[in-house]
Amino acid sequence: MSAAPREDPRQDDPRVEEPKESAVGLPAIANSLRVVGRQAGARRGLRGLRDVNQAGGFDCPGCAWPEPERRHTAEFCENGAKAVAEETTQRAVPPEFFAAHPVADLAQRSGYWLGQQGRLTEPMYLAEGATHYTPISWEAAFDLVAEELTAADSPDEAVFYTSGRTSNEAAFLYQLFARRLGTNNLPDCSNMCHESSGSALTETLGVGKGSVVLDDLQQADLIIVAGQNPGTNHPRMLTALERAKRAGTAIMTVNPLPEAGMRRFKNPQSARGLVGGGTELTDLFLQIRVGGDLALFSALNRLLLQAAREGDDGAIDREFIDAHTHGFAEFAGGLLAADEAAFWAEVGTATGLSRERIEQALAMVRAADRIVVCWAMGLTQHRHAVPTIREVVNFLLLRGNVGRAGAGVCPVRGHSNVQGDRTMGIVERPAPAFLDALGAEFGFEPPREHGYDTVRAIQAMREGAVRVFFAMGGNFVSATPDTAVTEDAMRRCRLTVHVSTKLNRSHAVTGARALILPALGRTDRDLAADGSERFVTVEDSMGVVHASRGRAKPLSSQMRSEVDIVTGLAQRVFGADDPVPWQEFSADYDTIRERIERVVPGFAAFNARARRPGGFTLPHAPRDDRRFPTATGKANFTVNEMTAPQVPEGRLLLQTIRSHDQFNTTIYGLDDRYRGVHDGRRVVLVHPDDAAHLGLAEGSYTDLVSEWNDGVDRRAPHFKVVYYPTARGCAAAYYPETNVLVPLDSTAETSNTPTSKSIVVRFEADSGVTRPS
Ligand SMILES: Nc1nc2c(c(=O)[nH]1)N[C@H]1C(S)=C(S)[C@@H](COP(=O)(O)OP(=O)(O)OC[C@H]3O[C@@H](n4cnc5c(=O)[nH]c(N)nc54)[C@H](O)[C@@H]3O)O[C@H]1N2
Ligand SMILES: Nc1nc2c(c(=O)[nH]1)N[C@H]1C(S)=C(S)[C@@H](COP(=O)(O)OP(=O)(O)OC[C@H]3O[C@@H](n4cnc5c(=O)[nH]c(N)nc54)[C@H](O)[C@@H]3O)O[C@H]1N2
Ligand SMILES: [Mo]
Repeated sequence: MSAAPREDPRQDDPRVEEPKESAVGLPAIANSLRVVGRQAGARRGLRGLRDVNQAGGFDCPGCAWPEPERRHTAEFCENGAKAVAEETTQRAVPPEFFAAHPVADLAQRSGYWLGQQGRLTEPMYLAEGATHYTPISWEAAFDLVAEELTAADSPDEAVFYTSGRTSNEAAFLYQLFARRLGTNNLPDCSNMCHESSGSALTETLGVGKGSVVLDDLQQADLIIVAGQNPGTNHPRMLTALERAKRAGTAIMTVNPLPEAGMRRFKNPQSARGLVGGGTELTDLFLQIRVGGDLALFSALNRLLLQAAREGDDGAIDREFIDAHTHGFAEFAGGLLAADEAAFWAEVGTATGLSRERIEQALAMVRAADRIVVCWAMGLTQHRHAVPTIREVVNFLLLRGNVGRAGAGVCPVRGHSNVQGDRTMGIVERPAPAFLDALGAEFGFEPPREHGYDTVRAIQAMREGAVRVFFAMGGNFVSATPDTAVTEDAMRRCRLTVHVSTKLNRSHAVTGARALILPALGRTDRDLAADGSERFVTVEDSMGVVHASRGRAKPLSSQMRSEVDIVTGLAQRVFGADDPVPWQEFSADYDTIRERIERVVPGFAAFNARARRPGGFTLPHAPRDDRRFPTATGKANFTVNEMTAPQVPEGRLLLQTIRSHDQFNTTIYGLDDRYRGVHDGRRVVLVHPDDAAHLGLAEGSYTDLVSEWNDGVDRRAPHFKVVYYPTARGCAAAYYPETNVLVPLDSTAETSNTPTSKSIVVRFEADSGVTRPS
């Protein structure tokens, strides 16, 4: 057994330098080759990179940004390379590892350390009261799950979580399994991610997805990137922005932080990017306060409405509004009613922007015939996230910027197949039409009652109402809010099951009994029982569905595909006479796609079209025909009361973000190169003037204490104060170290998404590191 476990000591003292002013370029290439070499061994790693995002290869397990039609031979980015390296690593976690490390030891390790141990290779079981995981056969593991599911009083005592890497085929079968069992308890990572976008877009446009394709970016006159850090999280988006820029598109960036990627992009695929100065991307940077976007878009909309009222014909698109929208008069009336001075005072407080700055933005908007708005977590993880995104839709509708080339909504999705999982029915509030089709196809009556989303699932666990927690991927206890509350809730389950590729904290914080089931990942070769090669499909952020085929030889013959795991379990639970032919699905994935084609609209000739290089684009009524499948049959304007987070004196509003060296809870390394943070993650970025006001010395350590109305002490100890040019009144620190600060009950209206970007914090004397992160 190893010596006393401890936190990686380097985490305690991050090194800080000036933030970078450009992104990618040569250092990115050097860094990706370094990570690949370290993790995968050079040959296996480079072979992995050759296949990434190529027709006939696999879909990058990183983000959901789409592939361009004309692909470069190396259509990957530094962070895609890290994601591939992380998965194709030759390091393995064999049963001997679990014999050497009791669960209590694993629970003391950092997420970084756990992930660095390598790929999970065999099913492992933690018996009740046991100190160690021990090997278990697949059949015995399925028996155990079946036993607990059967012992439950109701199928609703089971929860089936999904993280967004699961393929369409596996996701379709997984939701079928849950519904066949009788529950809609299908929370997913989307509940913490773009749920607010889905809610707002479904209500206003009738489709909860983005309405643009890659070409639209090039045809736009103006792209607004709000609440997103593509240099780190969607690096290939920078290539698309650069191409747009060359074609004459203007770019406006709305962010509390001056993110390097949006300033200057050095494209590694062009000589100019490698040796030259790169491309200046942002034309206008609005350094907004955290949570100020609703006020900003309200202000722009009011200015446009005022201009129209004064007879300025070009301000809004009357023809579009009359023909395609509903609720305009109420929306315009509401926004114009406010008293001018009070309105602008409120906008100033919420945004931190001067009226002059907003007038500059308006001028750019007025100069643009076609506008695309892109956004990600900076807009979705606030209490008022849904009204904010609805106001973005109002803004686009006012000038007819939906349903024509070069214009539209572009929520940039996170996980590589999170959008596809939703299309396949991974949702706790399924549409009745979907259930009808599913029930008709398989001859059973799916449950109609809504299930738990992520936050409700944790609340139910906290109340002891969940017997079995099953996770198809992800790292539930680290990704969810209120770490201490969630971990206690998790421990109240009878059985927790994780289908995983890598070790993470959710394997160490378990129910009375626990299973780890090792899955093949995107990069792994997936062979059927007869030895034939299988492929799966995924859907990107722009609704393009295409095949993904892994090539790497799996590290162990014990690893199974997610499809085989679901079908194996289903056969054990439902028996051989089940009307659903689980065995057939496992033998031939084409038979799954045939069923998807019959249940999910837009998948006609799925098997044939999935085999086309580049795949096919799903229909999208607003984009394709300006048809809006909403309750009114039109695109809906909405009235959104202007609000912003209230921050008491002596507090800052903390947003929790990703560093450059992580994928969600997977930590690749300890640097955040563009922001100038090295060798550690426990930093809090604070504006120097705020720091001076609060008495926070540069380089000193502080505890972050979150303030919420339930009297619970939520404290994240030991963060190094970094002076940083963020918007005043705001602070930033990395997730998941700060999840302990996000109250479980603090969620967005309507979408119930945790408010991970709006946490009121105060600063208290450093109490030292008390638990691993
Ligand atoms: N390499 C890598 N790629 C990833 C991920 C990863 O962890 N690593 N995660 C994937 C996933 S699941 C997702 S969802 C995406 C996340 O992609 P992003 O949303 O880009 O990720 P975050 O780091 O959360 O960054 C949020 C950005 O919004 C800004 N912001 C915060 N609050 C506000 C606000 O109130 N208003 C405005 N206008 N801006 C604000 C922050 O300063 C930051 O730039 O990336 C995906 N891709
Ligand atoms: N405070 C705060 N909290 C947040 C956020 C934030 O910005 N701030 N962001 C939220 C967002 S946007 C998201 S999407 C969630 C992410 O929540 P999750 O999706 O639950 O978390 P990940 O860290 O992406 O999950 C990583 C784990 O997935 C497993 N895995 C990886 N690939 C595969 C695969 O192919 N198959 C299987 N079966 N398993 C696999 C590995 O074991 C790995 O350890 O976190 C949310 N939490
Ligand atoms: Mo996400």
